[in-house]
Amino acid sequence: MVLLPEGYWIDSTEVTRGQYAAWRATITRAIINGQDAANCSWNETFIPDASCMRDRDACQGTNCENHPQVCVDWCDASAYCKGVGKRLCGKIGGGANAHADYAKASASQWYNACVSGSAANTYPYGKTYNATACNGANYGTALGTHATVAVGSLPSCQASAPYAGVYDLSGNVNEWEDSCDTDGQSDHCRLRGGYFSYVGDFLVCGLDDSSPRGYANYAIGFRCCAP
Ligand SMILES: [Ca+2]
Ligand SMILES: [Ca+2]
Repeated sequence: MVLLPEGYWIDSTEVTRGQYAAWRATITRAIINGQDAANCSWNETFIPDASCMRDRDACQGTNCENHPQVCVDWCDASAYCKGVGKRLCGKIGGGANAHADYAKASASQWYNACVSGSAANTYPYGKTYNATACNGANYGTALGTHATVAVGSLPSCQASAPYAGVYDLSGNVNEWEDSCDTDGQSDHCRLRGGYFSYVGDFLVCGLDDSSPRGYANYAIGFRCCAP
């Protein structure tokens, strides 16, 4: 993790498949039963959605351990972060970030890291779009494929000190945030930063995007914060 000037820690990368699998091997019934009753009592499993994982847009084959874990719903992401002693990134100072405050650096841990705090950048690397700095569609076109890349593999996709070392806040995969409009399975939670098929304005730190809490998709992953 990286300690930011605002006094909280954020994962340097999206959570990988390898990390998620290692945590899943420790899961007990008590952990499933111990989920947030109001929001996640419907979530019976932390197994990534099987058909989603078979999608041709999800990494296939043997070299996917360091790719972001995708095909997990918001509750899976939240449970993972809690399980490893962190929390799904939310509000600076504690708790969920208000759904309306997605572009407020003084409130959102995720957004603050992405814009480098008071520097108020538009992208992690600066104020101007760089087509190949992060894994969006322009990068993919140069690479010859639109897909996830191993987390943290693009040194150009990070900020300068003291916000350096936090990778892929723009692109690679969308990231769940602890920022939902109301409580329950069908309510909408923030997705941050866009993914590998987006370009330009869809890869900004302040992208306004959400999905239902119970949704899982090959383009959605997450990272954790602490405290
Ligand atoms: Ca689940
Ligand atoms: Ca990302």
